[in-house]
Order: sequence, then structure tokens, then C-alpha cells
Amino acid sequence: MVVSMRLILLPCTALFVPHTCVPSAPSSPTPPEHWPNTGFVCLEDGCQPGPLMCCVCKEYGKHQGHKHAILEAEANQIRASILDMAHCIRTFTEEVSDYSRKLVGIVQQIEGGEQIVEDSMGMAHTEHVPGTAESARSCVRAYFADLHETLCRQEEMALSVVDAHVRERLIWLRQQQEDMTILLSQVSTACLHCEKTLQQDDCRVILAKQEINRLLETLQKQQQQFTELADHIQLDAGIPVTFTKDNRVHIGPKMEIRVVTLGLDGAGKTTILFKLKQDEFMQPIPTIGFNVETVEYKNLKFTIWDVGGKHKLRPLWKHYYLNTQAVVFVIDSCHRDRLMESHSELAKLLTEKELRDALLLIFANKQEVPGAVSVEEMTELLSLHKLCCGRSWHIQGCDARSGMGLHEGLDWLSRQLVAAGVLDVA
Ligand SMILES: Nc1nc2c(ncn2[C@@H]2O[C@H](COP(=O)(O)OP(=O)(O)OP(=O)(O)O)[C@@H](O)[C@H]2O)c(=O)[nH]1
Ligand SMILES: [Mg+2]
Repeated sequence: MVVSMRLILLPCTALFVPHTCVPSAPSSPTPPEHWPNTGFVCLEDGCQPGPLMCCVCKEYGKHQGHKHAILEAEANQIRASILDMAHCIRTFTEEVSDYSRKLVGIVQQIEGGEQIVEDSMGMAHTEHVPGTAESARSCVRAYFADLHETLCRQEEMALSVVDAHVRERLIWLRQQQEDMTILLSQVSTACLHCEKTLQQDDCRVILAKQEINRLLETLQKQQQQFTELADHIQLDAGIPVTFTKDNRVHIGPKMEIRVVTLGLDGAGKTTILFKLKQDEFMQPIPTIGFNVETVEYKNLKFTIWDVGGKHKLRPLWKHYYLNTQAVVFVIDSCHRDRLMESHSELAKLLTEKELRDALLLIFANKQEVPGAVSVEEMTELLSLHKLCCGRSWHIQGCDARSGMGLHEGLDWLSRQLVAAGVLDVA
């Protein structure tokens, strides 16, 4: 940020006006001859043009009753204040000069320039010294070059995904074309055979009966297979493309996300999974091992791994980390005394290398229970801002029994995962 602070510059003469409380000296250094040098000086504002006075004008005349000072003492006082000011001005001048020198130095450091250096042979030559402006520009260039390189790599990977998809699709379509050509030729051969048989005499028609029946049976089977195939396959030339936030490309109408649900035993992980899957509350039993379900939400297909949270099962959690895009950590909000245990399990998870890039959604479950720890209090108690610093995380209050808050959590996940593409339309 450039600080735009400027000094108010005074006209040069103004700098030398003494800031004293005593009147300034008369404009002429020597008083006019008719002024008696009586040793008094008048301090009244209105008498400044002619402050010198005699005993008479002090007692009876123009300056009667005015404040006054002894001329010599007043002059000495003025001299002392002038000296003071001269000292101040000297210090001030030094400060300004020092500041100006620094300004010159800073400008040079920003702009850079040439400097004379001696090489190993003792020969002097000039060398370019980069300024901070140049260093900052280099820094920006390096950053964007890096970014550009990463983007090029990601673009190539994304294009290779598209190419692989197109290749597989075309292979399949061409195979289908060949199958249809064969099918058509088989059907037309059968038709020809039927036509020929139709034109033959009764005796030959009867003899051909078995063969014709076999042919018709085969045709019916082929037709049935074809109908099943046609029902299942949508012939569509579209290639729907979606981008994830980390610039990966997904092809197809539904993006698949691998999620692992963790948390202490009894937190409500399985209840959440069942509620999302079936939209109904089912009384679960403690999970020994894991449950896995696919939950479709908008244009996302979450494969959710729900792993048992009992103490002795926790060492198994790590087997579910690979390729996990999101961790859903469930906390029982009505068990205050187990919050620190949740905190330490969560802290362990966050150090796992395989979960480094995974999103973190924290469900503060059982919010409907009176006295449950609120989302704000839980954020505070678990120091979540500090604990989850540097990663994408979100805490969502929920009630797995009614389903309150669950979809908001999934919404957050989808917003974090999808950058652009068909899923935006959801
Ligand atoms: N009141 C209330 N009870 C809940 C809620 N969610 C789950 N429960 C109850 O909490 C208990 C534990 O739920 P589970 O889903 O089995 O918990 P879990 O996290 O899968 O436990 P483990 O499988 O042992 O790791 C069950 O009795 C649930 O009915 C909720 O939102 N509110
Ligand atoms: Mg469970």
C-alpha cells in the first residue's frame, strides 16, 4: 500500500517567523530618532509598530497603563528565543536532509541500477543490481509460470480423461454397429429363407417346419435381447463434463465422491447414513466393521463408508483413507464429557497424510436434545479455527433422527467439490 501523506509546505519566509509570545522587533532595526531610548518597551498588541516608550508616555501618554518590559531584558529574551529557534531549525534541517537522503536511497533500491565491482583479476566492471520492483515482478512471473505449468499438466490430464472416454465410447459404438450389421444380415437371411419356403410345395413346406420354427425362435430371442439393450442404453452423443475444484474432470451426469464417516461410538454416524439413504429413521446397532452405501444427492453420487467408532475399532480407520475426498466427522453434541475425546481423534485425523486434501465436514449431531452444545460453542470448545486451519472445513448442526441439517452438509460438500460444469445446473 502506498502511503499518500504529504507535508504542507510553508512559504520560505514563514519558516523564520519566531513563535515567541513577545512582540516582534520593529521592521526597522534602528528606531526613529524622535523615539527616546528610555529603556522601556510596550507589550500591548496595538503598540507593536512603535513599542519603544519614554517615562512620560508610560505614565501619562500614549502607553499609559500598558504592560511593559525593560528594553534590554526584552531584547535578550528575544535573542535567546531566536537562538533556541536557530537550534531547532538546525535539528529540523538535519532531520529533513536525513529523510531526503533516505528517500533517495529507497528510490534507488526500488529502481535498482548499476554498481562497479572488481572481478577476481582486479578488473572493475559494472554490474546490474536488481531493484525491489524487479524482484517483485520476477516473483510474480515465477508464481504464474508455476501456476501455468500446473494448469498445463492438469489440462493434459483432463484431456486424456476425455480422450479415454471418447475412445472407449467409440469402440463400444463401433462394436454395436458391427453387431447390428450382423443382426440385420441374419434377419434378412432368415426372411429370404422364409420367402423361399413359402414358394415351395406342401411337402417341402412341411419338411422345413422344424427349421423354420428354430429360425423363428432364434429371431424372437434376438429381438428380445435387442429390446432389452435398447431400453437400457441411451443413445446420446453428449459428453457431459464437470470440473472439480482441484481441476480434475469428471465425465457423465453424476459425479462420484468417496466419503468416509468417522467419529466416536454412538455419535450417530450410522443413523445419518440410513437417514440419507432411506430418508427414514432406523434404530441402528453399534457398527462392528463398516457399512457402505451410495447416496445420490443432486448430481452427486456419494459413496459413504461408515466405520465403527468404538475405541478398539479406531486403529482400522486408516484403511479407509485412500482416495477419500471428504471426511464427515460426527460429534455427539449432548455428550459434553466426550468432547475432548472427539477433539483428540479429530486432531489425529488431521495429521494423516492420505487425508491431507480431503474436505472436512463436521456434523454436530443430536442438536434437538435439550442442553446440546451449540455449533458456536463447539467451534469454541474444540478450537476448530485453530485445529482446522489451512484446510476446507465446515461445521453443521444436525439431528440425524429428523434429518435436519444433513442436506445442508451435503450442499456444502458439493459446493466445495464442483468448480464448474453440468453439476452447476443441479
Ligand atoms: N436424539 C438423537 N439420537 C440420535 C441421533 N442420531 C443418532 N442417535 C442415537 O444415537 C445412538 C447411536 O447412533 P449410531 O448411529 O449407532 O452411532 P454410531 O456413530 O454409528 O456408533 P458406532 O457404530 O458405535 O460407531 C442411537 O441410539 C441413535 O438412535 C440424533 O440426532 N438425535
Ligand atoms: Mg455405527
